[in-house]
Amino acid sequence: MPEALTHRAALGLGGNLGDPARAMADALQALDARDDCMVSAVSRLYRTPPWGKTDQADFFNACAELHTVLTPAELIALCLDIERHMKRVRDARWGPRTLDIDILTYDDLTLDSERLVIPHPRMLERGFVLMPLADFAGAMVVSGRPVSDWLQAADTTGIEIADGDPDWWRRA
Ligand code: PH2
Ligand code: MG
Ligand code: MG
Repeated sequence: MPEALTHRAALGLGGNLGDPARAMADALQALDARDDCMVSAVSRLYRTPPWGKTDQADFFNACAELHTVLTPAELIALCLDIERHMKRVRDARWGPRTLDIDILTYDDLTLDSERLVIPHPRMLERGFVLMPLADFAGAMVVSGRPVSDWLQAADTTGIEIADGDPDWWRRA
């Protein structure tokens, strides 16, 4: 990938059906194997209480940093493609899912289109996003404040580290 053409994106990954850790690892490996993407950082793996709709199983969550030549529209299309490939079960809003991949940030871009909003509109209130994101991007400024500041203000009750090895996604 020509350095001058690369963009830096942060992704949020999560799931609570089947084997979400496996699905997230497969997704990250698939992204990293492509010529147009490089996975440059991955958080630890977290187990998190369900947010929004609370009568469902705990989630596994992680975040990753990607260097890519893809545009935001191309990147979200690719993420949805990978979700489909991992046989994501279509579901109720905020309900159980095998794999969800969201674009959190893309360079310093602010985008508000019908299909894609960047930064992700709910990322700054979600401990299950901010905690993994702060593993590699605590100093990144989003909506005027560093991620570590947003994290201090967020509710992280019940969030646990499920795998503290940042290479968890490369194994097996
Ligand atoms: N995703 C949701 C709704 N609720 N809760 C947790 N803990 N983790 C998630 O990834 C999550 C959620 C919709 O995308
Ligand atoms: Mg989501
Ligand atoms: Mg999504």
